[in-house]
Amino acid sequence: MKYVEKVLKNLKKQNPNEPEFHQAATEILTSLAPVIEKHPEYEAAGLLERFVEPERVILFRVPWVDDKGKVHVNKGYRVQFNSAIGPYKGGLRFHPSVNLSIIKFLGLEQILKNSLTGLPIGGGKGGSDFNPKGKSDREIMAFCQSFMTELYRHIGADTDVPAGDIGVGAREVGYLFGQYKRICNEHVGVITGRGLSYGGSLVRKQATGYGLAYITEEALKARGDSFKGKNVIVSGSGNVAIYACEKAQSLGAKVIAMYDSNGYIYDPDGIDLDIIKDIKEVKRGRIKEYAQRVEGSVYTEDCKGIWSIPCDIALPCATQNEIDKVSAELLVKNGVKYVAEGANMPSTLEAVEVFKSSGVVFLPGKAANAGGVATSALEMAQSSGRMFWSSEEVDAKLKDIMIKIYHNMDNAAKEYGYDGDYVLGANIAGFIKVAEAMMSQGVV
Ligand code: NDP
Ligand code: 2IT
Repeated sequence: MKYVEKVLKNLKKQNPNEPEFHQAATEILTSLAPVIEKHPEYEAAGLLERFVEPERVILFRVPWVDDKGKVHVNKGYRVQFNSAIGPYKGGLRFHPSVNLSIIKFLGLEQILKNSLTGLPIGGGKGGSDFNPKGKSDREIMAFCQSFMTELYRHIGADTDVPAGDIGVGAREVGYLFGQYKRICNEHVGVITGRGLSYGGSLVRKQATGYGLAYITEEALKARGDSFKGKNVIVSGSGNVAIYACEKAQSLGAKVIAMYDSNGYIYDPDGIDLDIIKDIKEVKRGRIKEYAQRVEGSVYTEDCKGIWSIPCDIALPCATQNEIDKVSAELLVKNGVKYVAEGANMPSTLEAVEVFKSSGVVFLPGKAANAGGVATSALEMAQSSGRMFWSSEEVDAKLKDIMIKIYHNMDNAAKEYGYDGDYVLGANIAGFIKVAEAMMSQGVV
């Protein structure tokens, strides 16, 4: 498709040294070709050129002082990518690897993910190359306050609503919100994932992981199957991984392996999640400790090795590109039937090809992990309505949203003649609403 190729070529030329952004854009634009062909008016309106260019990129200095009195300077980012269907919405990532390429790939994915939820939220993403590991609570607070002292002027409950991502959980959200409120004198839903005592929503903490399990369950159900008795690998051991594991277990699966960025644990009897929560959520420790506490489990210092363990279902929930071609081939060889992405873009383009060509049911992140941001939008609704819904209510809405996402992408894939290709289905189903909104609003 000439138009798609032209836009992609220009994007690579104009944004050099941004491999993750190129990767996400390549996947998305390539799979949109059938829609673009159907709508020649999109090319005339420069729609794709506008779609891949963020509306606004904010880069800022974040100075802070550590416990020893030493001054540090980190980079702060907020990419306000697309506000066609609602205020910018998307998480903040604090990790030493963060750079513009990573924030832009996440922002681009977020536009379509947020559209897929069916809720009125645009796409954005932000973060910093700050490393929260090993920092004291006071250092985390100092960093978050400094970060918000610049960010506050760019965001707002109806403008841009950040949330958590890697390295940003309840503690960081609390400090960020506290500083926003202090500067702006407004107690509003300007950031989601807040604590339950100050405007947060029940089930938001669990939402991404639970949502991932719900959509996977729907894919299983459509094939007359279920989680019961399945061996599952969940990579990562952070927010998404823990609650994906919890829900998969409650639906009858046996989760046999998890990892952190140092290595993986294998527990043939099934992971004891209370121990993982104690190590990771309470103590902020290393997963290695699990093998010391649970007899029969084994720790191996090397993340990638996790994909050599035979499983029925793989739920990658850590970070981008954690499954490459070799790992994908190993998973297939060992009999994996379903791969559902809790993380954003955890599979490389080559890995996705391996899954697709091997008949693995592959649920891409922008659909499979949309439960987190969907529940963030439910938090926004509760904030602006000054309401507080029960966990049953939020959980039921989350489940309903995930089931709808599954069927929307499934139907879109079928409609365009690519039955079962959920990469294409999710991209198209998400894009159509954004494209319509952009076309209606003129050249902006
Ligand atoms: P957390 O910070 O809570 O957990 C991240 C987990 O992944 C940790 O176990 C971490 O290990 C591991 N990890 C991070 N980087 C690497 C790496 N380079 N190599 C190996 N392991 C790594 O983050 P979340 O659980 O919130 O996020 C996980 C993924 O899910 C991300 O891709 C995020 O974008 C995505 N996501 C998150 C949502 C949310 O609501 N939080 C919503 C939708 C998607 P360690 O502890 O050693 O750092
Ligand atoms: O990648 C994601 O969707 C998130 N990190 C959650 C974003 C949000 O606004 O809740």
